[in-house]
Formats: sequence, C-alpha cells, structure tokens
Amino acid sequence: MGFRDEAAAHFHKALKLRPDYPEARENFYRVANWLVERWHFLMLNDHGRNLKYQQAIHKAVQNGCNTVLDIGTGTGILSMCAKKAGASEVYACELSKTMYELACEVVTANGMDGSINILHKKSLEMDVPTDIPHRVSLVVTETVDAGLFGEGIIESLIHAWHHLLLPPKSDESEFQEVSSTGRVIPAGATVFCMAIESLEIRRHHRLCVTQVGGLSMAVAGELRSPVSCCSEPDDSMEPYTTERLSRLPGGYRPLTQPFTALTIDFNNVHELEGLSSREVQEMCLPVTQEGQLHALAVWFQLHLDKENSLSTGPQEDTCWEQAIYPIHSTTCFVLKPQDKLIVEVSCQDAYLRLNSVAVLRDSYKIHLDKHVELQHPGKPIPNPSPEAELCDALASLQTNHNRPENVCILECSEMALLNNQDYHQSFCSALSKLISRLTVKKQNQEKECAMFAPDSSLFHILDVSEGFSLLSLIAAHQGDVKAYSSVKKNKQQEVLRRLAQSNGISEQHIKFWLNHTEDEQSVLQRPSQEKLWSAIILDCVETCGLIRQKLMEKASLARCLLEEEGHIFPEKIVVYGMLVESDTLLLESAVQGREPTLGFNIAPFINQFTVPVHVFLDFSTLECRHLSEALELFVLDLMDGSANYTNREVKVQAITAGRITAIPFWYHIYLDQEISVSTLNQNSHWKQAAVVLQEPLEVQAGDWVHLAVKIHESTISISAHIKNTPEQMD
Ligand code: 44T
Repeated sequence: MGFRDEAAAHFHKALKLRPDYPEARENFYRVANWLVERWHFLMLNDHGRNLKYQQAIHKAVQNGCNTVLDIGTGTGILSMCAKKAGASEVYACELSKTMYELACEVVTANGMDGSINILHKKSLEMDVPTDIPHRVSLVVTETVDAGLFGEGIIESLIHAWHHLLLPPKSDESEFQEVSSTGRVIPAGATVFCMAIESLEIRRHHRLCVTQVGGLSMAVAGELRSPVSCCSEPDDSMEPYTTERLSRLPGGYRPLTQPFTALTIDFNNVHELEGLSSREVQEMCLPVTQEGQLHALAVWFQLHLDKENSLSTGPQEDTCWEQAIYPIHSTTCFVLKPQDKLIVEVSCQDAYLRLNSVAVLRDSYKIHLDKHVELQHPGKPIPNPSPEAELCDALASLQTNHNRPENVCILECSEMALLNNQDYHQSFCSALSKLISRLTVKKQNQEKECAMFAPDSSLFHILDVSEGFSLLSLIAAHQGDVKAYSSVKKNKQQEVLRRLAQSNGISEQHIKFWLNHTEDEQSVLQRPSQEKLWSAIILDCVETCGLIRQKLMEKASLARCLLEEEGHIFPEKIVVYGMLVESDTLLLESAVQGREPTLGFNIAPFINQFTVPVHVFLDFSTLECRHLSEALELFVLDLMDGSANYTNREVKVQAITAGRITAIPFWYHIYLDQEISVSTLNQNSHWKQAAVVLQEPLEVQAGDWVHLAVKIHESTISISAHIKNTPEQMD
C-alpha cells in the first residue's frame, strides 16, 4: 500500500519482541533495506572516505570552528568526529526515524550523549533559537547521492546559510575571527560527464527488438523507461539512474573524454541560489572513439577543504556508483571520432539536467531528435561522402512521430524483459507444444463422443505475471486460444490491444482478467463456470533474484483450476548456487572487522540491520573467487505439490582453498521438460541474490562442504559446514 517505512518499522518491532518468530524475521529481512539502506555499510567500510572527512573536520575545528551542525547524520559518525576534534557544541539532524534512533544509540554507546544534540528533523525545518540556540560556525554534511544533488544538498545549504550558519568569511576582512564566520564541509564540488556506449544500459531503457516471441512490435508506440531528464518533471520520472560502471555486465566504452559539466562552491550562497537560474550551458565534447551513444555518465569530486577531496569516478576504488543519464532515441546513433557531441547542462529543480542535443559532423549539425541543418549555410559540400554518411546517420535516427498518447513508460526491468528474446521465444515454443498436444487430445475426444461446442473449441490461458507482460498475446497468437492478461494499467492495456490488432489477434481472443475481478484474492479463478484453464502462467522469480512470495500457494491453487493435461508455466524451478569468496559482498552486508570505525563503536549497532540474503546482484561481474562448481541446491515442482520438501542437505566439494563468504544463487525455470530459461542468462531481466555467511568458512581444496538448504515461505536460507573426518561423512 506504499507505507514502506511504517511496515518495515513494524516488522522490526515484531522481531525485537520475538526474535524466534520466523515470519517476522523473513518479513524484516525483505524490508530492512528500506529502513537502513545498504550503502551505509559501504560508506562506513570505506576507510579512505572516513579518514578524509575526519581530517577535514579536525582541521576546521582546530582552526576555530567551534560550533557544529551535522546535516543528515546517519550513524552520527561526523558529529562524533567534530566532538572528538574539540568542538564545544555539536548538533545533528536526521530525517529518517530509524537512522535517528540508531544515531542516538551510537552516540550514547560512545559516551557522547550529553554533548551531541541529535534532532529527528529535516534540516529545512530547523530554526534558531527553536532547534539550536544560535547560528553555528561549521556545517558538515554528506547528503549527496551519485548525481550529487539528489539528496537536496543545494536547498539544504541555501536554507542553512540563511537560517543556521554564521555569515561567511568576507573577502575584504582577512582578519575576521573564524568563530564568528560560517563555513561548510564539503567546500564545493566538480561534476564530470562522459558519453558512453553500453548495451546493458540500452536494454534497460528502450526497446531494442522488432519482434518478440513471434509478435511484431512495429506499432507498439514508444515504450521506454521512466529515467529521463528531458521530459516534463513528474513524480514517476527520475532524471538519472545509478550504476557502478566498473561492474556493468558487458562493460562500457567511453566515447568522449570526461569533461567538467559544473563546479559549485558550497560556501557561496549566491552561487547556490543562482544555480537554478543559471542559463542552460552548451558543452561541446570531442568524440574520441567510435560507438553508439547510449548514455551520459556523471560523477564528481567532493572538495572537503583545500587539501582533501573524494572522487566518485568509475576508475576510483570507492564505494560510489555513477549517475547514468540514458539516451532515449529509439535507434542508436553511431558517434565517430572527429564528431562533436553537444550537451546542454542545466540545473532545474535542484537536479543536474543533461541533454545531449546534437552532433556536429563535418559542417552539419545533426539534431538527435530529428532534423539536420547546415551549420554554415551556403558553404559548398566538400565531397559527396559526408553527405552519404549523413544520410546513414539520419536513417539511423528514428523520426519520432509518436504523439504523447502513444508513449508508454515501463519499469527498467520490464524494458529488459521485453528485450529478452530468449525468454519470449521459449514461452512461444512451450505454448505451441502444449496447444498441439491439447488439440490432438481434443480431436480424439470429439471423435469419440461426436460432440462439438463452439466456445469449448478455444483453449483458455491465463497469464498472472506481475507488471507488463506480452505472454498472453503470445499465447493468443497461437490460434484457438482465448488468453487473459493481468496487465492492470490502462496505457499498458492499450499497448497490448494495439499489438493484438496489428498481429492479427481478434479482440475476442484477448481479455483483461483484472478488469473482471475486483479483489486480488480471486485472481486465480475459473475463466467461466463450466471451463477450466488449459494453462496458467505464473511469474515466479522477482527481478531482485528472490522467489516470489506465496509462489507455492499460487501453484497449488492453480493446479486445482487446470483442465486435465493442462499446464502450469513454469512446471519446475531448479535453484543453483556456488560457493564463493567475495570481499565485495561482505562490505555491502555489514561493517567489517573488529577495529572500531575511526575509533568509534558503530558496527554492532548498524549491523543489527544486516540481512543474510543480498539481492540485485550481478553475479557475472561480481569480484569473487569461485570455490566450487555450480551445484543444484533445490527443486521446486509446481505441478506436483507432494514432491515439495522444505529442507535439503547437499554436499559440494571445494575446488580450491579459500574463505566461503557467500553463496550466490539463481534459477533454471523449466517451462516444460525440455524448455528452460536461466535467470543467469546474459540478456536476462533478472539479477541474482546471494546468501552472505555471517561467519566466513575456511576451506581447503577437496574439502566436502555440507549445505543445509531451507525454503520457508519462498525464502531461501543456507547454512554451511565442513565435514571431513570419515565418521562425519554420510
Ligand atoms: N548514497 C550513495 C547516498 N538526510 C549517500 O536520511 C555511496 C548509493 C550511494 N537529514 C551505492 C553507493 C553509494 N536533513 O540518512 C540519510 C538521510 C539524511 C537529511 C536531515 C536533510 N535535509 C537531509 C537530507 C538527507 O542524510 C543521510 C545521508 S544522505 C545520502 C548519503 C556510498 N548507492
């Protein structure tokens, strides 16, 4: 219902009341990421970052900044640095309730509860003397996201300069006392941008195929992800997404040098205020490598003070991701060396906006949204080849006739799913096999009883996939099928209707199931009184890599609603896993090591929010050592309820010595006995999940590792132990 944090807080409370209640534990693990985001662990584990902030704060306090406000304190680490550096008054604010409570616990545990005053507030709601008695001489903050401005630092600092900070040091009076002037750590930032080619990014943001499972997509209209900085500001739109470029599956290719898109001085309130009224700046980026323009990548350098700075660049060894501004034009434009890419940089509603508008090639300006114009009208075209090239370039640009009503926004994972041809082809083949089999059966029956009822000549197929799915259309496209889609959103239903019509599927053969049923409980029903389903398509794995909740309940319900020889897609799911040593996964799961963080006791408190299963992982690019072969962990038989067990012991031999820190897992989804899709597939819209072991397990090559695998309410848990001595062997 959207009350995410409230729900998460209640699971947390339930678990505190009864730590041995498995349902509360599983629910809590599923939502803990909402209360305490995983990057807190990364940041606290980033010793370089911690040290630089500590040094900058220490220096500022030593130089006379005696009163400090920490905006967005998180675990309280920067406030404690300020106190330790000798600040006489330290205030902190934090808008998240969970983080605020955590900060209070941490500060108390470090004996500073009397000397750091923490408020559960957004800094914008603070005032003097209501919240703090007087203006402070130092604001410290790390309220920046991968795109720098996404956490609202500009607005927070403008407000702080007006209401919470002493006036800045003025240029004229060199001898102003530091304790009577205000300043900010970080002092400023430089934002960089670079054009890149990445198929992985492209397939998550726009349609890259013309055919999906035998359906022509020509009239689909414009389907694209909600990440776009050029469209009208709207709640569902984000200007950028984030990726760790160094871990992008398939890698990326830089097409230009990094260039400076923006510099900002956080100690200059006029500059902060002027940012949104700053004119749109046109940047000209020389193209250095040939490639398709898929995205602009953005990162920044955070200048803590004159000496210290942090970089979030793709080459750095840091915890930071980069901001990704995808390019939406449907067909790909190939940039060539000697081209110049023109990018408009602006700063509307406190977000950095980037818009790649045109390419300069020879003496032409090719606008990336449609027309070509001569840069120097009247100048003769030097030779015919640039013109030919221009025509090619033009042909590859889709002249976009899509009116806004033909634009349909899908989630990034839904876009990737649409672009996954293997997945749709597998369904197409499996459905066609089933229909042939049922047709033969029906013909035999008809011969036997010489009966013929017109509507019963159709097979009824129900697709209960979550979100946007073409599977019902693919089913209806088989002929003799009346398919029911669970797609709920009007725009998406329209797309399906358009596709049905253009692919020769009669309106009678595609229905929207949820238009008929009011409550979610009755999603799985009979198509009509006398009829049972020939097939039910269940969506069994979430994009994040976990099995969908209630999957087995849905399957057993579905089994009751199938006609004889009817089929559930998929019929079986096999869970695979592998033993790995991965420090990266540990760093994202908990604050590591027994050493206190910058001398403070923080880990035990934040580590209460550690979860045993890590989601949204790219196993193909995860930095890790494989300590075993891939092995089968579990089988879920959706066609046979009696075959399901919840506990299983599997043995696997270590192929090399190391520390088992995690067991990534993925699925082979069997549509029928022969046809399967793997969630590890290169073009998959699925990510992987991994069980992260709380205590790493040392193994030698040849050791037998026993895994106790448990599935409870669709949640997998795994524990590992070594059995080497003969009496321990089974
Ligand atoms: N994540 C970066 C963002 N806050 C970093 O509630 C890098 C993401 C990231 N409190 C992977 C890696 C990384 N007044 O607890 C939060 C937030 C709070 C405020 C009071 C305000 N005006 C604000 C604004 C934010 O500040 C804390 C930190 S904000 C973001 C930090 C590691 N994925």
